[in-house]
Amino acid sequence: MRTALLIVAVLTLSPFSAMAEETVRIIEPWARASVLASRPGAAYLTIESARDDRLLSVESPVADRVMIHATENNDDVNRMVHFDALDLPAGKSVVLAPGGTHLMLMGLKERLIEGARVPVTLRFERAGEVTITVPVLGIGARGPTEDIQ
Ligand SMILES: [Cu+2]
Repeated sequence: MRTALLIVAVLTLSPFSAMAEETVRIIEPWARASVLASRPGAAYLTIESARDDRLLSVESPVADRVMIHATENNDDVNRMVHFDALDLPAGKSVVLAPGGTHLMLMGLKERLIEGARVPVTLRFERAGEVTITVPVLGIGARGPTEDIQ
């Protein structure tokens, strides 16, 4: 009995399960409320990785597919470009924000409603999978700290 308890304690304190997530930090994730479920949703966040890594794919139960997009501006026309992966140089903040790189939630199962919280799983080449909860802000929101609504 005492041996069994000790093993449980050791497993709980084991740093191995938490180690993967600590190499990447996800800062201030948020999504913008969507007008219609038929339109794709957008989510934004800042990623910091302690070592060189790459964001390989993103999934969410609320969308059929989550794509990594960049926004290119040519002659005042914004165009979205799909990335297969996103490079995360060690120690550098990679910012996904309106008008720039973003996560596009394609095929929403339902409209993203302000106040909802959406699970999103990010898969990194080295850090593995990290699941975060993304709050949905208003349709006109610019970010978690400067919501203009
Ligand atoms: Cu997009």
